[in-house]
Amino acid sequence: MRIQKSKFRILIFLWIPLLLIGSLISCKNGEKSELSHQMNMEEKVVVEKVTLPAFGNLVEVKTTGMNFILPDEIPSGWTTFRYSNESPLTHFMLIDKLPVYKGKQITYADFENIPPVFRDAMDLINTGKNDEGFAEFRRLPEWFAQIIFSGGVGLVSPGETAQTTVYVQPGTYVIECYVKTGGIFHPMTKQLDVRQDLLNETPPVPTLNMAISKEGGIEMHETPTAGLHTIAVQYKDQGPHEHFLGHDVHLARLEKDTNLDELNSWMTWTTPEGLNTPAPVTFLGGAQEMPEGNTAYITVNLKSGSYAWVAEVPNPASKNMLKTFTVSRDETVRIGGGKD
Ligand SMILES: [Cu+2]
Repeated sequence: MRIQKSKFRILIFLWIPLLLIGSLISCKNGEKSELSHQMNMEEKVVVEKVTLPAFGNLVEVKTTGMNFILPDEIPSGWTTFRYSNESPLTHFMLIDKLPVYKGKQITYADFENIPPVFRDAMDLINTGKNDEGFAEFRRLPEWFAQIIFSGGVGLVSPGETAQTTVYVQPGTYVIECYVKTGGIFHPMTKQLDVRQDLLNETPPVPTLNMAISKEGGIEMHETPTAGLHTIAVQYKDQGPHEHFLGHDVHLARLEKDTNLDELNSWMTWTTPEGLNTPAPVTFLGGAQEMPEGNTAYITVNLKSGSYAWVAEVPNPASKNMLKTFTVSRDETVRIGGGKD
């Protein structure tokens, strides 16, 4: 991540966490049995069939348990990831570009050494030993700080399908989800290789535009109307927040009884309750973290109702990164700023 400059580099190296996660499966009894139970559940999740326009190369991704089902190799260029969550838990798919470190391509096998670090750290954090927990991140290899978070589909609730288009460069990648269940990061990682291809060089044409930055938070440039939209999400800047990760954007559907304070505090992985399922809202996708200057495109069919854009950062409301809006039946919209 080119995130950063020296001052943050050490922090990131120490923790950067998240990302990670991937696979963390812990060995703690009660938690492990709960997670195993959920992993083995054969609960049928009905996915609403949607037909959304795709841009560039279409890659269908499916989750039926603690897994990612998608091709092992895809072409480079503009790529639409259509992510179907057919499992009973909330997930996302973050695309990590593995670095070439000291002349050697970091591989999926190298990456598999990362999740145990996060598992051990979270075990300590869950028991109130924050300092000891964060100290575990000193075990991370130096190359870990050079992973580039390259976008992906935001949080998706069970039974939902979401779609995000990003430009993928040739390289070696890992797809991961670090949502937690029973306090344990999901053991979800999948290798993905991207080969050079020159066919998909035309970006999508958006119907709506938004930007996200530390300076301005989430900024919607137009008022959303009901119907099909492709929303450009521009990363005006990028950099680590208190949880050592950068910002991203997720779309949540709000109900009458949705507690925005609960949503606000759920959005950080560094607390035992944060990012732990079940999620407090229905998530409809979004755009994962990308380096400054990149743009991701979210394609969504907006129905009338109340929604929020929210970033996976600590206390997003305080950073103008929890923005509510309403799409009304007559297709007019009221944009709110936060929790009102
Ligand atoms: Cu997950």
